[in-house]
Amino acid sequence: MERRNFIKNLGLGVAATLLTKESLAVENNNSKNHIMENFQTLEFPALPFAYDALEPYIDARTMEIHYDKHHRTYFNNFVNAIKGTAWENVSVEKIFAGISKAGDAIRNNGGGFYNHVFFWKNLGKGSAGPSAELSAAIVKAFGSFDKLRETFSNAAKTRFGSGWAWLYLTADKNLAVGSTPNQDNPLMDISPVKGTPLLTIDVWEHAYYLKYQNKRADYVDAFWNVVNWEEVNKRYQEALK
Ligand code: MN3
Repeated sequence: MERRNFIKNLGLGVAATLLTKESLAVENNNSKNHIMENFQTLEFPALPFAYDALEPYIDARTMEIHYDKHHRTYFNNFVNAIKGTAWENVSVEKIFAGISKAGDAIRNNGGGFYNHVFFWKNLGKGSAGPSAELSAAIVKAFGSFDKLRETFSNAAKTRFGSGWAWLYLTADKNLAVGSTPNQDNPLMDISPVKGTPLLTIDVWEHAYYLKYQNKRADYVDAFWNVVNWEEVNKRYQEALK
């Protein structure tokens, strides 16, 4: 959706936070997973779709609270946590590569900030599906698309407590699925699941409880209707480089 429509659809006096020049530059940057460079100077990034864009699979009220309260709080706390520290002028990817030395505030809030930006971007409707190249890699790694879906869904459904499930590319360029607790992610040096993330789902209760209550499995199944494969295809191409 174009930003103009996005702002219009936000409506009701909700102030849209525009991406800054820096983040737009990063948007066009080919380096893998560069959500932002100089992120310290950025404003809280805009949600790339309207709150109701993923209905009925993810409801508007959940999206609004998730983005405007949960995600914003991680962003604010992250900015505060790195302020005045040695991490202040380090890219978020480099911070994650050394997260074991950065402390819990940066780990939890930096992860919470980054993971949500990453998640919003891999959500959307009307996607055509994995590219031919990604499809071939999926068959090689999992046997079939259905098997990937089952493996990823199981990782999401069985993550105990709060966390995330991931499809990621390992260092030897193979696809793999795993999950991380809390706000950890595969870019973090402390994560047993390590690689370049391609697709994620948030399985914290705040991501689904209003609509699905305790039925996390229903939310995970619905998620497959709103995967933005164009974004996943792009991430895969960039991760292969
Ligand atoms: Mn969340």
